[in-house]
Amino acid sequence: MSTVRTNIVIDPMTRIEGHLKIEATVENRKVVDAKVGGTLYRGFEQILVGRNPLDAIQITQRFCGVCPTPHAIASAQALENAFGIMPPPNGRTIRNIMQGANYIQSHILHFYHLAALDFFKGPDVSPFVPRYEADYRLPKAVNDALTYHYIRAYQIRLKAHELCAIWAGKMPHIASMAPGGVSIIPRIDNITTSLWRLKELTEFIENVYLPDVITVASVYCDYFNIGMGVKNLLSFGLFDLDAEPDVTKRKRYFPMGRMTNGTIETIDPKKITEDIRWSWYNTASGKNPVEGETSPKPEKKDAYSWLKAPRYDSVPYEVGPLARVVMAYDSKSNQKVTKLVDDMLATLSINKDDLYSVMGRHVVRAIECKVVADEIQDMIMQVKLEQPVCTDHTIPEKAEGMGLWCAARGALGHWIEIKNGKIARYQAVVPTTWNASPKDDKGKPGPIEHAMIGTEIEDTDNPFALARIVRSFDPCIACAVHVLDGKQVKQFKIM
Ligand code: NFE
Ligand code: MG
Repeated sequence: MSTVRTNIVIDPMTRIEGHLKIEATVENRKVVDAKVGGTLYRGFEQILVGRNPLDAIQITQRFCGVCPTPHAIASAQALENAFGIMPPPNGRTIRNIMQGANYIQSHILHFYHLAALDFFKGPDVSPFVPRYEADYRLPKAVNDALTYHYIRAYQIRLKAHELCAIWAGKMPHIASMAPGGVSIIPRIDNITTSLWRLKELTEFIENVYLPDVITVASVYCDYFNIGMGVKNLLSFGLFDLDAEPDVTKRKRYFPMGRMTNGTIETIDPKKITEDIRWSWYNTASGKNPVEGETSPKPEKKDAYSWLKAPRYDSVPYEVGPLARVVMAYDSKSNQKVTKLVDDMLATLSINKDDLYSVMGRHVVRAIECKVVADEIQDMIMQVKLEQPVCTDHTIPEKAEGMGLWCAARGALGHWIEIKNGKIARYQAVVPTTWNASPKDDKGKPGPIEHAMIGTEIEDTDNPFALARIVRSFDPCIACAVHVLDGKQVKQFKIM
C-alpha cells in the first residue's frame, strides 16, 4: 500500500488561553510527527530587568488573567528566598486559601468553558455556534443538562473569584501579596463570607462538576486510550505547611516530586534546563533558569515556537493535575486522593494507567478540585485574627532567589537575580512551557506533541481528536506580539 501523507495545521487553536498552533504529519491516518508552537511573543522577563524587585509580584501577574495568583506567590517566594525571610503561619495560610480558590475557578473554567464543548453540543445560538462537527454522542437530556451547567459554571466561577478576592483585595491580579506574607489584616467577616462561598462551590463540585465529568468520561471512554503523553510526571507541590526555607525540603499538602518509569524521586532544581533549538531565541541552549536569558530571534530558521523547551535532566515531563494526583495516589500520601481515585477507577471500570489520557486528565482535574475545596475549608478555619500576616524585609544589594510552586496547570518556577538593589535577571518557567514545549535539542518532542503522535485520525479534514488531546492539557499561552512562520497547508476553524 502506498503511503498517504497529509499535513494538518490548526492555527489558532481555540478554546484555550493564549495563542497556539498545532501541526501534525499524518501517514495512513496515523499521526507520525507533531509540532506545538506558541505563536505570540511575551517578553516579560526583559520588562522586569532594571526594576525594583518588589515590582515582580505585580508585573508577573500580568503574564495571565487566569493564573495571576500563582505568579504572585511564586514571585513572592523568589523574593523571600533572596531576602532570607519566610511568612508567618497566618500569611502562609491566607496564601494557600487564595491559591485554592484560584484552582477551583480555573478547573471549572477549563472543564465547562474550554473543554466540554468538545463533547456536548450547545443549542444553535451564540456562543455555541459556529461549532465544528464531531462525534457528539450524549443523549439529548444529558446534553441539555450540560448546556445548563455550562451557564451555571459562569456564576459559580464568580464565587471562586470572590473567594480569592476576599483575601486578595481583587481578582484577577491580586493586590495583597507581599514578600514575607500578605498585606491583608484578617477579620471575622473574611472568614464567614469565605465559608458560604466555599459551601456553594463545594456543592457545585460534588453535585454537578464531578457527576458531569463521570458522565462524559463513561460515554467517551475510548478517550482513556487516546493522548497518553510522556508518562513522566513532575510537580513542585501545593500548599505550604511549614516555614522550612529550603523549598525542596518544605512540607507541602501535595508533595514536590517527579515520577519516571513509575518511581517517585526528589527534585534538584539545578537539573532544570531550557533548550531553545526549535524556539525563536538566539541565546545558549540548555541553561538552568539561574543563568537563563531571553533574547528573541523571530527570523530563526526551522524554529516553530516562542516557548522554550524545559527539561529535567534532559527528559520531558508532564505537569499539572495528572502529576499531582497520580503521585499523591501512588505514594499513598493522601487518603482523600486515594479514596477519590479508587472510587473513580471503580465507577468507570478503568485502571490507573488509563489516567494517562485525554479523559484521565479531565477526571483527575475534577478530583483535585474536590480535594482542594475540602482542604481550604480547613485552612479558612485556621486563620487567626489579630496574628501577624507578614515578615519585614530589606532589599539586598545583591542576591539570588527561587520560587517553586504549583499553578493549576502545573509546576511553576520563578528565578530572580538582584544586583545594585534592582532586578538584574528574571526567568520564569511556567506549566505550559513544560507541557506545550517544542522539541528539545535532541529532537525529543514535548508532552503535548508526544500525546498527539500515534493518534488515529479518521478524517484529516476534521481532526477533532487532536483538538481534544491538546485541550485536555489545559494549555495557556499568554499574550504578546503575534509572529507566524511556515507555509499554510490547510485551514480549520475550530470553535
Ligand atoms: Ni495562564 Fe498558568 C496556570 C501558570 S499556565 S494559566 O495555571 O503559571 O502555564
Ligand atoms: Mg521563561
